[in-house]
Amino acid sequence: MAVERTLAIVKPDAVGRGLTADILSRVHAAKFKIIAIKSLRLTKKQAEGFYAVHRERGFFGELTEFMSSGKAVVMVLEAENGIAKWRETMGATDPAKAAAGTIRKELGESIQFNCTHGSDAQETAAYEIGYFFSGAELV
Ligand code: FUP
Repeated sequence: MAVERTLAIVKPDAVGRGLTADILSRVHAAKFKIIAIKSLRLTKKQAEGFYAVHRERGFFGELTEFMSSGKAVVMVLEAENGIAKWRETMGATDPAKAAAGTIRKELGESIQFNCTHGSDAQETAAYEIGYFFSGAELV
């Protein structure tokens, strides 16, 4: 297993509901190292660029409206097998289908309001990390 970095987001639903500290405590409990972290509000255009792979999907408009609706916390997490590990910590996309004890199961409200994002592969992690952080922020 290799040490990997992944892009994690505390989405606007979770920030708005005051869940940032709860989610960060789960990051620590799972023993991720936080390499970089910032709070920002995406523009609609930035949300569209971030989710460009989904642009043909029916939910794209709603998803990008939601992601630009308020502050989000974006961070780069590092751990052994970090990409899969963060996705396991989050649980399945739909909170109703997520495993017990996961963030989305315990805190998520719906497939859209599912509290967190995590990269799904090495190439997407590289793209997503570069979308929010410069090299100097990642040393
Ligand atoms: P995930 O990798 O678990 O975040 O899930 P996807 O990449 O499949 O989807 C990205 C985001 O689109 C999800 F987090 C929520 C949203 N989505 C919907 O709003 N409706 C859907 O039917 C599927 C996904």
